[in-house]
Amino acid sequence: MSETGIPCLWMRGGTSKGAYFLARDLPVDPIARNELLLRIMGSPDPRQIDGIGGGDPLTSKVAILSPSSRPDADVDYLFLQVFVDQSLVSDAQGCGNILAGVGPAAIERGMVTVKGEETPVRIHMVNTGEVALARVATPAGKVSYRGNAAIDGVPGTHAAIPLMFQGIEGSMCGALLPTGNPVDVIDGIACTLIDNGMPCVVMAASDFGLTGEEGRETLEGMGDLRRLVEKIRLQAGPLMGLGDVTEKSVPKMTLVSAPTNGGAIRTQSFIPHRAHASIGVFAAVSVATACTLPDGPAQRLSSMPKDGRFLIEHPSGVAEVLLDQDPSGRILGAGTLRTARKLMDGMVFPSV
Ligand code: NQM
Repeated sequence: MSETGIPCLWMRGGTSKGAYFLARDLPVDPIARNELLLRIMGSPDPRQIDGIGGGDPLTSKVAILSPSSRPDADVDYLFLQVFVDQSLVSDAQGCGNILAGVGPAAIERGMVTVKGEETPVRIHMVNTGEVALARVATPAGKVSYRGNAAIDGVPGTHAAIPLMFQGIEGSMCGALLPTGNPVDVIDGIACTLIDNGMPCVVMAASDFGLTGEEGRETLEGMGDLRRLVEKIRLQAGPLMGLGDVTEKSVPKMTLVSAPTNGGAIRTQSFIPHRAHASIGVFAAVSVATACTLPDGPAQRLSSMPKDGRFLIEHPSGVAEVLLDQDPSGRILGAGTLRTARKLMDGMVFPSV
């Protein structure tokens, strides 16, 4: 048990919040590291009252930064989801929201030097193996969090952090469509099993008797629905090459419906047990990609943009995804815009 504090940056990344550490400040052994992170976050406990987690999967996240192991990246970023009410820490997914804070954190910690008004940071996403490019506002030689960019789900405006991705198809499943099909039927429900940065199961809300407008609290109160969605998820996991997903936070379960706000499609997601307040970054990229398939619930319900800008509607607004496709429809790259904010820089004390 450490009696001394561990250096920790507490940051909002996109619509999530988490603790950013340097790998050198944490135990190398993953079991010891995970035990420490559970204590730091206050898990397992629905309120995480004895830790810094916010009692919600979206605020119980960890980024671990280290010097990059690859020549094409500046920093390695390992994402860990600390479960709120279970003693589990999972590296079986990445997180594009927490990713938004990685560029600023790497600069704050002196791992990347400022290049001018804007500093590009190449981030090796260790969970999935790809490199993302983040552009961080660095006027006056340091990170600026102030700016005019707004993202739905976060009040106010902040400095824009554009994120670009390439080669993220099959990030955890080995293929964009791990079963080879745009549609598989599980328990009578038509599902698109897809991974363009995040393993997702895309299903029509109407197949569950839902409108798509229910909202987070209503969905979380629907016990039968949650049990059916979980039953489908446990079958989808092995079909997607993810093995037994009982203790994993993937695949994400996304219910889609026709857009109601001028976007490409409307979504409500389980991540995988709690309902998402908005939608994950890579989940939004995966859903946008599902809209481009020749068949499937997303394709059927979507209204396709002409310019590759997919407005993915979610319970707290819209997330914009850019898809760069070749004439055959193959996705060459994806992008999105996020913001981040440094909330606290100090020491966290894991022991009592
Ligand atoms: O899909 C939540 C989030 C995420 C993940 C989750 C994410 C992504 O909103 O890239 O950002 O799906 O657990 O932070």
